[in-house]
Amino acid sequence: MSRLRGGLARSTARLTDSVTSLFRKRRLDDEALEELEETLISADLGLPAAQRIVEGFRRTRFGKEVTDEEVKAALADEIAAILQPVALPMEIEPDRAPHVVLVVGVNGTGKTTTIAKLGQQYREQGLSCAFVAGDTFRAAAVEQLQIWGERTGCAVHAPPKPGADAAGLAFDALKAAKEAGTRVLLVDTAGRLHNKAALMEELRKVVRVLKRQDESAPHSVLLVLDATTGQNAVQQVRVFKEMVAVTGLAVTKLDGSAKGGVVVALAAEFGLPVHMVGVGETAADLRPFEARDFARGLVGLE
Ligand SMILES: Nc1nc2c(ncn2[C@@H]2O[C@H](COP(=O)(O)OP(=O)(O)O)[C@@H](O)[C@H]2O)c(=O)[nH]1
Ligand SMILES: [Mg+2]
Repeated sequence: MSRLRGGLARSTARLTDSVTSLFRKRRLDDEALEELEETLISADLGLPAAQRIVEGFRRTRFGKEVTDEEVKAALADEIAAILQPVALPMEIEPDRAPHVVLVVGVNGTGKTTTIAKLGQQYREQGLSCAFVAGDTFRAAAVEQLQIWGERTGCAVHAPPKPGADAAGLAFDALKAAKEAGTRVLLVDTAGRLHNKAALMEELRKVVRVLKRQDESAPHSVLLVLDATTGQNAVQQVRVFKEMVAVTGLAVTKLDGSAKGGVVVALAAEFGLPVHMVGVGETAADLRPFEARDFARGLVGLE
């Protein structure tokens, strides 16, 4: 079983068990549908997605007797229909030199690791890539990115001293990347959400200075979310959308005891592209987000 499937299966055993017991030997009536809605909400799918799925069941299967497998397959189809429109890759525009990706998100969600994984993929595709260690206050964060740079063969722009201005660093890095003809510039940022005003100011300043050199930058603003935080991830999207023009999501830690259901909630509520999912701690553990696979994993189907 793949790591994603493994993680999803563990996380949603509860969902599939309760769905199964819900429908075993009975008709799909109002009471069963109400229980289904509650089950979906407790599995982090959120109210809008849960309602949409239940309505789908009501329309097509109300009053019928259904087997466990039919219920699972139907549930997977309804979930896949919600996920399909947001399952989009993060395109690197061929005429940008560099294509600038601003990576944002709360501390610990996996920003730095996701940057390393992306760097690894771009290098494998033969694209030159550089990292900007924009989380300048945390010395360990800078060091972590430097190590990933060495491992993946990506240049790293580090601050001259801890706490140096992230915007100034980003400005210099973009200048250097332009001169070097670097194809992709991945900009790491701080994630101190407990000081929201200061973080917003810092992120906006980074965007401003990037635009001073390239009006179209950043070309992607990737918000990294940790799936294990469940509904907190939904709140994080709201907060970060206020701060910067988020263009897409990366959802990490779907290999562990992840609550993958939140991805469905995110899709239903925001409609932002889900570009990729993290399934481990090494540079190889990044996957494209596949709606059908994900939906089937979530309900425990192979
Ligand atoms: N299991 C697992 N761990 C991850 C994943 N992505 C990141 N991590 C771990 O989560 C922790 C925080 O990641 P980091 O990239 O430093 O987060 P940041 O503070 O947002 O930069 C580290 O221990 C990473 O190894 C993932 O997809 N799966
Ligand atoms: Mg970091």
